[in-house]
Amino acid sequence: MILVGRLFSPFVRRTAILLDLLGQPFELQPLSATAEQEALRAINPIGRVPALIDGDRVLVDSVAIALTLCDRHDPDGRLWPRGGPALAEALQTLMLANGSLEKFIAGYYERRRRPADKVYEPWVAHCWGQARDGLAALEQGPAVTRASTENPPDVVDTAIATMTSFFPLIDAEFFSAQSYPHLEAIRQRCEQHDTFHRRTVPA
Ligand SMILES: N[C@@H](CCC(=O)N[C@@H](CS)C(=O)NCC(=O)O)C(=O)O
Repeated sequence: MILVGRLFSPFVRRTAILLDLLGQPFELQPLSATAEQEALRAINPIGRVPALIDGDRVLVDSVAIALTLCDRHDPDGRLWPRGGPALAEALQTLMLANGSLEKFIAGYYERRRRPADKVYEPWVAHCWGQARDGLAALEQGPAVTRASTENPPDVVDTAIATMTSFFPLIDAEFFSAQSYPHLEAIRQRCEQHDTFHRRTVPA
């Protein structure tokens, strides 16, 4: 399999870590979603990372990729519940994490991708307010408050930890560890795990 995207993207990093957790070998093709759009769109028509080339198929979107990989390679539900209330809760937690990260990135793109005189700061504040409320809901959520400090990372932990480790790379003020102690505990536990060490963000 070939994972397309750079580890700087938390969506790509979480997918690389999941592939490692599942023991699935892959090659990284570190295309930039900004500078290499044309090459990227030839693989994923939406022009986003990650994409996972799997034989003659291309899987897109980190959530769809994670669910597909777990369906194939995690029959015991170690990393992702197989059904019932645990699955419903994991899905809601994952989508809250994804939504928070997408709104954070929307605010970042407003500043980064538009000409300086066209950046609309109230829109950044709006997006980042949504992201922060998403994080506050995650912080209170049952899957997070009872997260074990001993188990190896699962899909939800991996999404949370790669996201919270990403925030300070973009904005030093956005995420305060004191405001989200449960999320921070998950981040610290995951970042100590071998799979996270193997997939650090290149400087
Ligand atoms: N929902 C997607 C989001 C992926 C995403 O937004 N990736 C960003 C990089 S962090 C991207 O490719 N951005 C390029 C663009 O939107 O033009 C997922 O979970 O994979």
